Amino acid sequence: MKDRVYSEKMDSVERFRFNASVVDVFPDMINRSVPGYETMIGFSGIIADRYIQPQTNCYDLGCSLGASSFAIANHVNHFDYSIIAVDNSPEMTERFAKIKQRQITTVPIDIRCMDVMDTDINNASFAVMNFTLQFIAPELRDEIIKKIYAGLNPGGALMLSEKIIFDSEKEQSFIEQNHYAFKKSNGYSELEISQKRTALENVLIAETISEHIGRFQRCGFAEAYKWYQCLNFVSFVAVKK
Ligand code: GEK
Repeated sequence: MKDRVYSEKMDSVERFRFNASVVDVFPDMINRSVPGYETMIGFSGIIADRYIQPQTNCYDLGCSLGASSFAIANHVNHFDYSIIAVDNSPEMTERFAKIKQRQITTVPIDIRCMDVMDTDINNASFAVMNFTLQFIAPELRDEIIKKIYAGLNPGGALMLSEKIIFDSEKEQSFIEQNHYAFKKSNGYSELEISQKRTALENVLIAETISEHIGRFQRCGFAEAYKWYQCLNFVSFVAVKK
């Protein structure tokens, strides 16, 4: 279904929430808003395949409708492991469960409606957190990354994808203009782009690449690499030694 959530002029724009109207259009919304989304999701499976071990857990934190879980389950289907997919929006997890019923996967996917801050992470060989840390309060971000680190087995990895900002004002403005052009070329109007930006203010709080790399190091990850960037969207892999 086509995303028209912000297409009509609103008297006041409410804070962005992952509610039923967003869930209905979510795949279209994220594809038309996040450059490189399909690539990063596809690579979740390819990268997961290097780390997932038999009889371990793979976590999809902030799973939405399960795009990363399905990419992993369809690509890494030669091992006995479980996917635990977590999201705190009941509308998202209910819809994901319905989609899952229609898909054939050889790997069990346990969908949990809960906050990632309250999720136990254990016996993990891989965790993916695609575009979700950005919605968690900055003061809680070290805590969740430390918890993922503690729950990973040695040799395990975290894939983290995020929207980012830049230290240089010029670079920020250059990239933002290109992101705006990307959204316009995908059919969003100026009104839609501006109302969505208002809705996301203080909800999606992006950080710089060096803030992310610094956090990985602080939280214990010996190795952390940015493996992908398209404009202001990046993806990292951090490995526990
Ligand atoms: C994808 N990974 O398709 N605990 C659990 N879930 C949360 C929390 C939290 N504290 N905060 C936000 N969420 C997906 C896309 S979307 C990204 C992820 C986007 C959930 C929220 O309900 C939403 O489903 C998801 O994180 C973020 O690759 O829409 O830009």
